[in-house]
Amino acid sequence: TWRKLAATEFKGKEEFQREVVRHVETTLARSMYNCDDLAAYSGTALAVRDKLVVSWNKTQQHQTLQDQKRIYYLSLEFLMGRTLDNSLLNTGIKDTAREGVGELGFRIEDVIDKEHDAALGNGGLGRLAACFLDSLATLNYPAWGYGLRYRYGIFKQEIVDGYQVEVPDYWLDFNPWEFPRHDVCVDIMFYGYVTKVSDNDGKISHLWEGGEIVQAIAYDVPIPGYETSTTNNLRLWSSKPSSGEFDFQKFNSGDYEGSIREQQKAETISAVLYPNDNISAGKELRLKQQYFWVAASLHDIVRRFKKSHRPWKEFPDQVAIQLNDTHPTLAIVELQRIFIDIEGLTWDQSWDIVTRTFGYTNHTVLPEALEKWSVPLFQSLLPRHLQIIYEINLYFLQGVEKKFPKDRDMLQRVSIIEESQPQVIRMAYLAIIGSHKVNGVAELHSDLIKATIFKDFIAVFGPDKFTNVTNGITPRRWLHQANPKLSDLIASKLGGYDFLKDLNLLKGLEQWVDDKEFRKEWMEIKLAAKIRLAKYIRDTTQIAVNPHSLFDIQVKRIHEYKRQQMNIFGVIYRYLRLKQMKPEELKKQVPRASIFGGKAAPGYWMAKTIIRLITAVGEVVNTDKDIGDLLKVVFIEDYNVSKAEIIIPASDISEHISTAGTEASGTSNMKFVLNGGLIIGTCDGANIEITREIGEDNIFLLGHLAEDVEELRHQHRFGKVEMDPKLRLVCDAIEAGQFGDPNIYNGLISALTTGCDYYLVSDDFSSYLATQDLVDTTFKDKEDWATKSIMSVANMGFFSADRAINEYADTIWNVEPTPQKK
Ligand code: 26Q
Repeated sequence: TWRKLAATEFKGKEEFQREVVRHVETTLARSMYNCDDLAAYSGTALAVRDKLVVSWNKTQQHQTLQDQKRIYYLSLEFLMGRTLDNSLLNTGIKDTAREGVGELGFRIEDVIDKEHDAALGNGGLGRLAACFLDSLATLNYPAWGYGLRYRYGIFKQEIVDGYQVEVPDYWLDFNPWEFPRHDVCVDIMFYGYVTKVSDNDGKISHLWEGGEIVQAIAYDVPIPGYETSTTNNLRLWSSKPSSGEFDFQKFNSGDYEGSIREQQKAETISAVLYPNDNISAGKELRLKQQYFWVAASLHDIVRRFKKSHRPWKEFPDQVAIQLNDTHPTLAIVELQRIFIDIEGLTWDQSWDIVTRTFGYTNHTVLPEALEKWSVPLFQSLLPRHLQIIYEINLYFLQGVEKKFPKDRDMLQRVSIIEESQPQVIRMAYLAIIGSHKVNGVAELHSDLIKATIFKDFIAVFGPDKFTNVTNGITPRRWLHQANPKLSDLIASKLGGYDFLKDLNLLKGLEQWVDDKEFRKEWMEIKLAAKIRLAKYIRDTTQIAVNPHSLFDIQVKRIHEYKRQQMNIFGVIYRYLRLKQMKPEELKKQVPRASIFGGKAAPGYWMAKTIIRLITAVGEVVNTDKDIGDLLKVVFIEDYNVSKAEIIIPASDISEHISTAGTEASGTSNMKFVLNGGLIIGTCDGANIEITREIGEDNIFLLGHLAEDVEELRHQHRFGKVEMDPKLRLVCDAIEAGQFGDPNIYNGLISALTTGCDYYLVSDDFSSYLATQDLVDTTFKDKEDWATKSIMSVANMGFFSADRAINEYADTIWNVEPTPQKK
């Protein structure tokens, strides 16, 4: 069993303490006499790291020896958050560490709190990749993540005078969790030109030469599974100039700036994460990042495969590559290039291997998020790849032509090249054509992509190429780590922590739903989480939130389709209504705290305006003496993974209210429900499957359905649609200046009117308000609420990332776990 295997264990707290002290005194060269929380964190992290490294090395050796199929998860984003707590829990040494640092005079929570988040992602897609790594290791799959080692992760958000201000996130000054591999480096070329050469037999080959070369250096991060000896690897690439440190000739001749310019240019590639969520900006540097990372990763994967001396046709038996959205789609082209230009395979041999290797996960139907790259940009940056794309397209279209003779429209619709000015490459189409499976991330979403953006490809490839794998979350971080008290209570009733590895066991909680003592403890844990969040809010914003009020939380990236504007309009309506009420009526109202958090993309003006409105409403409402505890409006600055761990356990209600059909899945909805919060949401993404699992009595659904959206939008554009009267009142209040200079909000209001209300706020507003009233009424019945909360958690097993990963393994990767002998 686990108890005797752990290479990661200390021989008791004494050994742990010795190691922490040794690291503080020697590795960090500090004295224990002036050891602060930060030094204690560093020492603890280094002590834990030593243990991780042992199991990491063993796992990698074991996997190499086993020599079976590996999974490579290619993602430009890994939103890991903090590592120390997770490592302590996954390796089973948290108690040892708590006691150990306790005797040294520290609280483990304070020590953990010193760690900087690894925020190499924007939102859902990046966090999903992090959850998947946790599940892959926990389930003992031989898997590697490949990503970019950004010097700056997602920016830190400050709120200044109510507006978002972006501050760079420099996170690397102390990062004990990465290991530079200066011996693992790859030269990557950009630009240059292609020449055709033919050998003596007249066989033509292509030479791509004369470009700029940048070097990729590997940095490895250990990924421990929960209660297993498997520790997988996340490899992140960093860019640097290939020709030594800098140009000495220039330096010696006094051109200091010129000499470091080249170095800086090379380092720019991995310098910063693009802060766009669900929007594609066609910037050259972004395309450079994509190719740099994809080329380095494939070089690495191919090199590893070659060591096994197998024939090329066995490549897909050894390698499964999953593309996290279209960002790594160039991998398809690069692998084809390696096979035909370097390894000398024929086109057909190569293409067969390529398509059996890749799977593509789509995360969005939003047209503005679908990646398209201009052909002229490609021509200059990656001339050989453009040729190969043309060829892929040619063969593909020939096949389509055979199946649909004379259908010119069809050819144009499915072509990888869009005939616009300039021409653009549709990366999603390339990803579909170059993969053997394409999946969406929730049932509705997978159905929608088949019915809309990829419809023609069903006709071309048949329906079996397209499938669904509903997202999941890791219960280790999102229950056990974020909410240890709830996890402990559950374990006490289920007879242990097995549910953390088999989340369906939560079902056993149903037996306890009527147990008085259990219900009481359940609700006390929720209250404790709310008290903790209220304290955090008071400490950071000076706003006093009553922990007994209904905590209504919407935390996620700010986007019009996610409709934070509908939420804040609803808050304004509530405020206006409270202002009209007589004292005896006011007494009957349920006090509510409306809590928001999330970053706006720096160039997304409307999203920033939404933040401004939220903060302005807060300024008015929170200081209104008539209102008191009945309504508080809070914007939590710099929402990130570690803040999510505080916020999510504290919700009574959380909001997932995207316009139906726009949110591919959502994953925070799962996290909130797993922590005993109820949700108010639209019939969108995974909300639908959550409803199926927990029952419709336990969720507050509102709004129109995805199938209605097209018609409603049509009416807004071509018919005459009156704004919902309650929304009209809200707009009037804003325009009357109740929340400061109304001009600030012009864009927000005109989106509803001249903008034809694309996200259908007006259409869903009355349903939203009515549903919020139902939330109030339900919340008054504390017993009913507790039952809903418990029954929901009991039925969340399906949303474990373990289930999702097993589905990928089964239906897409065709791999089996490799448990190590203990
Ligand atoms: C593309 C090109 C250039 C620059 C940036 C981008 C870019 C970056 C990030 C495009 C999209 C993203 C992120 C998308 C994302 O997070 N999607 C979310 O994925 C989650 C996991 O599947 C889902 O739960 C969410 O519904 C979906 O919005």
